[in-house]
Amino acid sequence: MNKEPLNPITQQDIDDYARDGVVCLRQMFDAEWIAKMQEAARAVESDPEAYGQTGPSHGAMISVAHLWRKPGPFRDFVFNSPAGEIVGRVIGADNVQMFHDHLFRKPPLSPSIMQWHADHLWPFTGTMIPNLWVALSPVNKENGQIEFVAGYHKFCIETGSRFGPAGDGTFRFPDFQAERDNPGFPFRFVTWDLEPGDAVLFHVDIPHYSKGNDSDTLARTGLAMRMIGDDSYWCPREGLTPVPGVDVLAQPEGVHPAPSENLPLIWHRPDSEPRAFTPSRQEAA
Ligand SMILES: O=C(O)CCC(=O)C(=O)O
Repeated sequence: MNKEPLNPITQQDIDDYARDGVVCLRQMFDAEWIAKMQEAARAVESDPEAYGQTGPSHGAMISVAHLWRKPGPFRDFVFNSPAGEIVGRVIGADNVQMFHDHLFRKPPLSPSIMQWHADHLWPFTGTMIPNLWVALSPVNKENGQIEFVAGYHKFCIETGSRFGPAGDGTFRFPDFQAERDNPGFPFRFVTWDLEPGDAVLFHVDIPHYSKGNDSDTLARTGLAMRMIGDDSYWCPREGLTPVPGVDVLAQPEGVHPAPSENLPLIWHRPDSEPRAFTPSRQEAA
């Protein structure tokens, strides 16, 4: 099972992510990893509660989180696969910490739609709070591929627009379904067909959506892995999704979370390489 990305992370990947806030990374995990994780996903499907916590979207699709917290394949994947390195190299972090995973499996003919949203609900601010969504099945237009609004993260960062408790409570997304037909809409909708072992990496501020599975034979399965890099800071506000084992409200606002059992360091840029991250905040001085 590969410990380093199966294919190198390129400057193009880094530039695409910086520009669009989302990038498709082809064949990052080898067949052995994929077979192990496909088997693990089937086990979760047969007994979700034994493996993690079901999410609000659990029902017509399998939606189970916190799988990496128990010993087993999901934890092995976090610590022994190249997931952390992939994330760190693309987003330009020197340190990557894990905090959340979530299995999303849409069985054949699942009507489950994931409405447009961004993953602002974590108790962190900053720019390095990405989601690495690893395809464990073929993913295509028919079975519920994820669509993204490329570049929207820049609008959010430049205007300080975060909805929900992390924001000022007034920000709302436009109706992205309607904007699809608006030739004047300044952002691109992007999506990719994926094969098992491909992954899509996206920024916390990137809106995304997936329709139901219209295939009567092909399930669509992906493992979302949420991590933080150096440029992420505690946001101790009521209403944000907790990190299990952490009293979020007791954390110091604006300080980078120290590595811990609940937020373990899973990748550190080798000391032989130049640092990629330049702290710009006062706390770093
Ligand atoms: O798998 C999906 O369709 C949705 C995934 C998602 O919303 C997420 O990973 O944040």
